[in-house]
Amino acid sequence: MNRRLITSALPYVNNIPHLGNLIQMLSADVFARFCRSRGYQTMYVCGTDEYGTATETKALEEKKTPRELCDYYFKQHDEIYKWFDIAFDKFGRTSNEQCTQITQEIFLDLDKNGFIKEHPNKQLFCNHCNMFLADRFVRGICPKCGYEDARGDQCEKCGSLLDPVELKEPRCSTCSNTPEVRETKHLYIDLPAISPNLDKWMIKASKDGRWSENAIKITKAWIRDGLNERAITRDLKWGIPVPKPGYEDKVFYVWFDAPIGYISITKQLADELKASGKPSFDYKTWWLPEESSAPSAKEPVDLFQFIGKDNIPFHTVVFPCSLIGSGHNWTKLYHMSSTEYLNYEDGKFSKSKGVGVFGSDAKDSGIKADAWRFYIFYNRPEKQDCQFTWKEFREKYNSELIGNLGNLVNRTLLFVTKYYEGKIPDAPADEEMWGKVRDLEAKITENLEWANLKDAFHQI
Ligand code: B3M
Ligand code: ZN
Repeated sequence: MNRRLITSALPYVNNIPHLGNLIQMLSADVFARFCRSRGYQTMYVCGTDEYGTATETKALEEKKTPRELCDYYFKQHDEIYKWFDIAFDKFGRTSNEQCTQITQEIFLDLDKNGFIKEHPNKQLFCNHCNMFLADRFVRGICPKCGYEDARGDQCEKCGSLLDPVELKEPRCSTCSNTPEVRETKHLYIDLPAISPNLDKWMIKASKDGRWSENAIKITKAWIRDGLNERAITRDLKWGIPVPKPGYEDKVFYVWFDAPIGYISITKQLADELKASGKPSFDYKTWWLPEESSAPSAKEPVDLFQFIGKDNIPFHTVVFPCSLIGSGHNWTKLYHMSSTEYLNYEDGKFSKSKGVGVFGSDAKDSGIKADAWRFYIFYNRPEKQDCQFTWKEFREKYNSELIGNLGNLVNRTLLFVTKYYEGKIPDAPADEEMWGKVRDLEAKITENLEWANLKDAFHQI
């Protein structure tokens, strides 16, 4: 049996997570529980995504250091996920030393292999805030679809990845002033040069691993439109130092190190186990099995990743390119489970606008975690957008969970207690009935094997 390495998108640390984030973690949790119960050797890692502009700015606002801010929010996240009973093997952080080390190693490998380019670069500078505005801190009109409130790095409407200077009528999202264009220099990953190898990998991987339809569509569109070099450095302080002369004042772009977080958090677990004298393992058995001498490294690993659809290109194009370009045979995506959007009542969940149900609200609601878990699965936006409504939550909880599943279990147990003294007797086999049960079980298992969690749940 192949081993199963499972990840869910690393939530940004600078906010309380909402149900939209929780879907990914709960999905991966259910899948990991299924894998463990089937006897697969399983590793499920997740953690907070801590670097970048958003954290640095929020820390300024709250008059804390970025580290203090991250410590505070990490704890909030950790508590919420514990409350939801998510059985991570490790919930770590990207601000750990392991992430710095592995990110710098991958960068140096890419550089050695000729896949890092340096370019002078024009960047938006806000005179009022006196700083270069990195990606997310610029808003304006999307040059591709015309959406008026597009973010500098990505248009939330059409999903295109953007360069902030491409935005029409840009504005600083902190102070709303119009920023000016200034010269600086940055390092780029040469995606076009890696593209032929990515292409080869993607064609096979997406088929073998049965990627979700949205993942295949978005990835193919990306490759078809031609890959561009992408900047991997930023003018910030809170980030991973760039090990190259001339870049002392810059750090890596958060999307360069964040996916490497999956790897580094696995190493964080191994290092922590070792430091506390517990049996540990070599993180490379999971992520770089060819370079590990541990016996378990001989069993193949399948990497299952759970994300929202807006993160698809980072997981199917950019991150795999970093890994391929490094020249080492890192474990790469096998199955992509990328959900559509979960909307709230009639609108969108929004952290910045405070709309929706946040982890802390769920926790304080008096409704048990299992009820939340039930409804989130029942309503998982697996193949199309779904809507969270309080009304439906109540209805489905009463009719499906209590009325249907709960009632069946309750009646069965009562029946066994009343008529068979609490012991299920050896009854003559009803082949027809058991045949049906086995057929259904096989279908449910097949769905779970491919993380079609909602379909499986409805069949159950
Ligand atoms: N933190 C974006 C998000 O939370 C980002 C995901 C990183 S996955 C490596 O939606
Ligand atoms: Zn400004």
